[in-house]
Amino acid sequence: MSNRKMITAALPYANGPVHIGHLAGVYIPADVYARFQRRLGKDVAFICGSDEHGIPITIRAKKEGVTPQDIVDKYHEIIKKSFADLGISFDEYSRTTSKKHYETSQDFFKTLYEKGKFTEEVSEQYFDEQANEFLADRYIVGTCPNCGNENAYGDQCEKCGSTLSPSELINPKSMLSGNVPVLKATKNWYLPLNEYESFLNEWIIEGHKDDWKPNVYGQVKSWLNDGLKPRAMTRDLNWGVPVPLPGAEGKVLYVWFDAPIGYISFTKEWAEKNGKDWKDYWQSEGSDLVHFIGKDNIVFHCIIFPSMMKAHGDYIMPKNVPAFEFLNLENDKISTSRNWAVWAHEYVEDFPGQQDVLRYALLSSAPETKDNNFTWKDFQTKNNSELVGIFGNFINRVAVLINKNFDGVIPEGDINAPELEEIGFKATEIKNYLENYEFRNALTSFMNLARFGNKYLADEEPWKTIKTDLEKTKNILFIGAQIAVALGNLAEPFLPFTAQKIYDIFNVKQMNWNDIENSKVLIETGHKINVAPLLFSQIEDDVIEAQIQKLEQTKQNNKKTNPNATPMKEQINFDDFTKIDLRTATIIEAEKVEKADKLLKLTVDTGVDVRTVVSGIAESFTPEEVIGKQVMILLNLAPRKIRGIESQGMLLLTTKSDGKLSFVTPDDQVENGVEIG
Ligand code: B3M
Ligand code: ZN
Repeated sequence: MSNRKMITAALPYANGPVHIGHLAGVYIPADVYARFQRRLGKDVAFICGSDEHGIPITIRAKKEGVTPQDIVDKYHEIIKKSFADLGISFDEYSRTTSKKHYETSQDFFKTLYEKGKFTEEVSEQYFDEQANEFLADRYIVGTCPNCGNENAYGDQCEKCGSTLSPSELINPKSMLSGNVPVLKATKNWYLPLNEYESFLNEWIIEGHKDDWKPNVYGQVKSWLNDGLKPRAMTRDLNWGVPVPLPGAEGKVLYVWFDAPIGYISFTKEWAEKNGKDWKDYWQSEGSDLVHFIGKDNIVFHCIIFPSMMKAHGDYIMPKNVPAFEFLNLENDKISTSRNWAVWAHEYVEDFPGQQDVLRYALLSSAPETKDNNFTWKDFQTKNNSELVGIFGNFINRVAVLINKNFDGVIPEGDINAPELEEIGFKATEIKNYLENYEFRNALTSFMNLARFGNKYLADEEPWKTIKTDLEKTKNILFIGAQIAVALGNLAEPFLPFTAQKIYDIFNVKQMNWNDIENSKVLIETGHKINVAPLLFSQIEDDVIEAQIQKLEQTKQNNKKTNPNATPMKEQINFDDFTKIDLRTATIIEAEKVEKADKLLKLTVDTGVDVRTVVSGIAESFTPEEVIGKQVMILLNLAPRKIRGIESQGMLLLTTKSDGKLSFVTPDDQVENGVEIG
């Protein structure tokens, strides 16, 4: 077991915030592991950063009418703050648009190029002549050959789920210009992954059959059984790390080539700031490299990136890649595009000071070996029954009773009491689970120590014995204090905010793991403790209901065909509807209203009468444009004064996508005064 731990967590795409699926499947387990390794006294580098290249970012930028840099600048900050707020203790959280990353990934590419590790292949790619750009798969739409969906993408049909290649699409069109793209020859550099099959078989299939998780081992095995093919490590795109070769203008590194190198670039940035040598972590056999990822990233971290590092020749291979499965939300797949998620930054706003509650809920339902499910009801139960009812209750009772009966001073007790054995036993049990990436079992073991403490107090009843047997009570609370301080220390990898609160209550410093395992006394007799704030508070039904309603609203919104459509107003009944009187009418005169940029004063022939209506259409129409126009008017709207003019009724208007107003009008010219219903 080496003393140096190089721990990475998958780089989140900076095209949106992080959600509970990311936290449960990657970042909280990675943080637990990093914190735990630090407590073992290991030399830890815990590294991550925003993945800022790739098509999802350019698609979002195009959709929002901004640049890809605008998108990544916005979401890099949101993501970075979310991780900090939730106690994800990265030693470095950087980004793949950093200068160091460009240098590092380009040097890496050049090294492989100069070693002759790439093959150069010319292929036919779709090219948009008007946009003068090669088209990435997502930028080509056409008819799916399998189900006839006319909006299938170049890589996938979202309707029938089939994986496609652009050449399979019927009537392909460019999403950039709408034109039919042409096929154009282009050269790219390929890594012949097939040449690394024997290395990967020996290293993983032979070497890690016992210590890699079955879900990871199994996926790698099936990839290798299917045989590996050369994969392009460059793309004809504008957004990405430029290919550092003459004549490679307009080409960038494939995002899955540059992103994993981000782990190395960010380690360099961290090492420079901290007087360390990055090579100790990446190019020294004395370092254990562990990648925390979601299951969709297994091929990149177990096959492609290791092959790149093998080709380079200077790098160590990952010791383990404990990929997690996926977390669902209320029994539905979490989806950024459908906004079906609990967003980390929104949780922190809605539940201030309760970060550890989310950490606990997500760890206890972590999708370690199979997909799992998060529900708000379960979140509430875990908080109220376990954190409040067991863990918080125990800590609070011990501290309150010591403050109340012994003036906050730890009383004498039997340092050989059998109950104290449980502390070392649990510390070792948790350690073994965490060394084996079994986070749920480790957390259960932790909570079982809290249950043990709670039961000990309930059985011994110091609040009663204090009346009759002072010595016995002293011993009970001495033992209770040892368990409480142990819980604070053992909590830290899982619940860092709560651990600190317990250190503050008992006025102690954090211990390393070995001392917890081997010491019977963690807090000395005579030590003065502080008053005890509550560690956790009940989460009431209405708070949970509000979150569930928020998801219900999302469901409603997801039915929308127009994402910008505002939710329906309160329902009315037919009688309400019969009260309104809508008519056809014609504008016969129009003039600007003095000192009012938005208003026109209109004279309107309603068929019933001729009346004045003031309307906010001056920024969309000139007076001349509206004279003679047939419109629809809400006739029986009570008159009201607008800029001193009595306006009688309201014209029906709508807003176009360019923000200009337009009249709601009958398809054909009809008489004025005809009722609309
Ligand atoms: N940006 C995230 C994902 O595929 C991807 C990870 C990169 S880790 C080098 O969800
Ligand atoms: Zn299809």
